[in-house]
Amino acid sequence: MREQGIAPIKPFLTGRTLAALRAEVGTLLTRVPEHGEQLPYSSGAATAIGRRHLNDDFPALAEFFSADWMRTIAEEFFAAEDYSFNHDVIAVKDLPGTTHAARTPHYDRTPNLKFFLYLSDVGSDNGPFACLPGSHLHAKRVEDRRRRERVLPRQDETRELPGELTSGLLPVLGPAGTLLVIDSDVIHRGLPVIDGFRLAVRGRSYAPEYAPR
Ligand SMILES: O=C(O)CCC(=O)C(=O)O
Repeated sequence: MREQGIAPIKPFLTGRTLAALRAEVGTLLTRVPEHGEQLPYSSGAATAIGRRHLNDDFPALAEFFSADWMRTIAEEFFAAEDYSFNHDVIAVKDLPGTTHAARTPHYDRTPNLKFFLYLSDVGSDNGPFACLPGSHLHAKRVEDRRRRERVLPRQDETRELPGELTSGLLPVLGPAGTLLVIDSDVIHRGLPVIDGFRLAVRGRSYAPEYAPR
């Protein structure tokens, strides 16, 4: 993680836990709960929800994104800094034609630690997450001052990248249950779905000052 900005674990989950997560994500996407937010996702679907609101309605998601081993990774990632552990959870379904801001190479506006779980098998045709391993140092350098002041860049500023960081991004392929542990500073994008669909869910930890109230 420290060297590459990403650590894929393939597959991390199988069986009943994976099936339960997939079912809950299906519900989250089709019946947005009271505290959930439907995100603009064109022909696909995306729902964000605070982890604290998963409660009894989404027990598998609540348990998965509260795991002690994730907290251990977060502790190390944020070192002495304060952070809000898996503050929000975002479920997505990408289909052919689904467009959104994450289609272009970028680093995230809000620096975060991301646990990104594939809930469908992901091949080159159905929208893999793609990134340039080792590119996470760029954002740490160019955003250093803004971050010390807790000022977020505009979305277009996170896409102003030197040419060598915008090509050669490697797709991460893997079966359902593959988990990507991601430093959101790594240059990344979601590749489009040509055939089939991609179902995924991610949890994001970040400094509490960035958390929506
Ligand atoms: O959908 C994807 O694979 C990319 C998602 C993304 O850009 C993000 O999680 O910040």
